[in-house]
Amino acid sequence: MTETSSNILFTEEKEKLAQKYNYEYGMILNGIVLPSLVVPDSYELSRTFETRPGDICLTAYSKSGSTWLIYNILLITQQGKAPEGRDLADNFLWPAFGSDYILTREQLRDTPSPRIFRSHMPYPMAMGGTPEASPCKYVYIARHPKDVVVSFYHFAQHWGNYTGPWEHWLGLFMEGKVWYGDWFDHIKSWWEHRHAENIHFLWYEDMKADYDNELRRLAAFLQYPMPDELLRQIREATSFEQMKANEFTNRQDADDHPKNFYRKGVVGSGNEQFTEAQNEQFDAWCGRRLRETGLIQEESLLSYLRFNPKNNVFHEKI
Ligand code: PPS
Repeated sequence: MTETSSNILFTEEKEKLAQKYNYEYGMILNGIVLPSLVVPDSYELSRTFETRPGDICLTAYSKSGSTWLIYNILLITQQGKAPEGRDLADNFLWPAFGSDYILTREQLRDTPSPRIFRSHMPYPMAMGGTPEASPCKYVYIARHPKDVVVSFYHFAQHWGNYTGPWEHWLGLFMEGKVWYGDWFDHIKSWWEHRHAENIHFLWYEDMKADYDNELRRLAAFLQYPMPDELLRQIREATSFEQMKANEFTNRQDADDHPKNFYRKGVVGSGNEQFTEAQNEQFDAWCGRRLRETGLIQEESLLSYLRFNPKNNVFHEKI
């Protein structure tokens, strides 16, 4: 594997970490907890297969709006034509995953362009090797961590067998012991490369606030046309209500499909979940992690987080 085997922790360490509430741990690579769907061979393939011009890889930390965005990307690349297959998952490739998603190097090679990929990996573990050296275009979507942790809590109960209470989950998240690790490390790893020619960094909150502008910027980055009529059509097809109602994007009969996947689809659902004390705890954690990662210097990132470094609090409810 690309990583040294000492970086891959198996059973003993996993047991220690996952002792409580059944949260499902797969391998732990470079200190990052991964879901068991990520298996060593598939991960290695995801790092080493050959990417080519026309490839698009959507990357995100968990629960940041990647399903929404991948449907947008599919419709952009097909100029609004309904994708084929039974559901969304038939239309993109997830090379780091084994199980039902497993792929061979030959299958990857023989998939016609444009190949659309999906990944949850931080930059140093990106699909296709180092993005800097790859002809693939990478789209990274970020979302406010307060909404991420709440969405993730509901998801983990279905897709991680997690049985613990909310306050325990919040603690796990702040310790970076949930799938794909610490939120700040993940964001930082891509944020640092956001100006690279083949990387497009966007926010869930901007998609909600100014969808048309974000879709135009995304289409321009991917080098596909976006006439007004097509934009209208894609906006409608990818609305929360449509994606929830559409069998293609919300296949209720699939075993692995969480029934409440399309849960709220709003900005600020974290506010309903946090107690005052948890708000304070979370603010303090954000302040500490922003300082530890050096992201405290990044004013535009702070404005997305609506975080005031002077008093260490979110200056607006998200
Ligand atoms: S996953 O499982 O990590 O891939 O989840 P991901 O798709 O990244 O994020 C799931 C959250 O995105 C919301 N969602 C949407 N929001 C707005 N519009 C549309 N069309 C849309 N589709 C999905 C989904 O509801 C999850 O957020 P929460 O807050 O739980 O509702």
